[in-house]
Amino acid sequence: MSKKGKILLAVTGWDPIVWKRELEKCAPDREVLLEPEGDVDPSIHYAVVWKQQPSLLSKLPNLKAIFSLGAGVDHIFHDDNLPDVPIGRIVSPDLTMRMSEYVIWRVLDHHRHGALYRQHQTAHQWNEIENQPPASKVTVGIMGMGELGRDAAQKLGLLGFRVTAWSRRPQQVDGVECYHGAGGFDGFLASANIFVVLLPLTPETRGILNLRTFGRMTRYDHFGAPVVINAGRGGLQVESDIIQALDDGVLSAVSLDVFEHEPLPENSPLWDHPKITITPHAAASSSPSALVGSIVDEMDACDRGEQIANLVNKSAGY
Ligand code: NDP
Ligand code: OXD
Repeated sequence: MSKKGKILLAVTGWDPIVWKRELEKCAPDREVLLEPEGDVDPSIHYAVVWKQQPSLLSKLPNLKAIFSLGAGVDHIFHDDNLPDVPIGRIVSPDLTMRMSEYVIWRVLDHHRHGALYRQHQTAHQWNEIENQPPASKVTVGIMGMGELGRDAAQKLGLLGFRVTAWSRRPQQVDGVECYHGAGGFDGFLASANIFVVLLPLTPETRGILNLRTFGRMTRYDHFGAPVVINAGRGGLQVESDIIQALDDGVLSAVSLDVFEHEPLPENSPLWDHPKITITPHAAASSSPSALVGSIVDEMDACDRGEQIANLVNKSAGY
């Protein structure tokens, strides 16, 4: 069988071998090279990456496209020396479903006072919490209404929550009150009790979860103060501001799946804060068997001269 353009697999932080095996299974007619063995091979046409080393991709003279192993692409843009080729990212029912599971788990746990009931159980206390409104009295605000946000919004709506959303450009989604852009931010922040953050990390969104933003979340009706759930990226949040907002009662509780520095350093004060629930960037893990087939299909489409389906807008940064 004639070999098609080679693939360079450049992965940091995950085991590359399982991804290599899956690529070899789905693309038997392409050779898969791990860095550094392939990082200057001119017959490499595609790079499949998660947090690649800076300047690696600029050494590949015949690169046709870069594929992210996740939905996010901020890890690719860390490289100031990126070649000017299209970038594809993951959009997959598997990843979307995993994220919606996480969002619903965290929203329901906050809504149903999970942390407090766990404390009561530890103390052997039989104590029904009276402040338990139905979902229909609670509004969940989705910050970042893209592939993941839209699915979570729809599933939260099915559970009976009111849903609002904020995006960069205008959107219309049945059953969801949509806000957009800087002009819509205050209205959005005043609209919800629980905020679910599914934004990408870009120069515009970095640090957006800060004290000023928390202070504009003005609905105090259900929990005493709003709840924030961040599964987007750690760089969206100012971690010291989160602690201050919780200590000052500006926020009532927070769930964090992502952090400015990952793994979260052992001495981070976030670990021990009683109002913070931490998961280790596990909201929606990329699964090799679910994702690699569609990346290989995208390479074949590129070879035919077609556009990548899940193309990153490089100027917007996501
Ligand atoms: P999409 O690109 O489909 O959606 C991004 C959304 O954010 C869009 O609605 C977009 O607006 C909005 N947005 C972007 N910039 C701004 C801005 N400046 N102001 C307001 N809204 C903005 O991404 P996905 O839904 O697929 O993924 C979202 C993020 O989730 C990923 O980038 C990644 O960081 C994170 N993620 C985390 C995982 C985890 O395990 N924790 C797993 C997977 C993803 P518009 O609709 O106008 O374009
Ligand atoms: C992603 C992630 O971007 O897992 O897909 O964070």
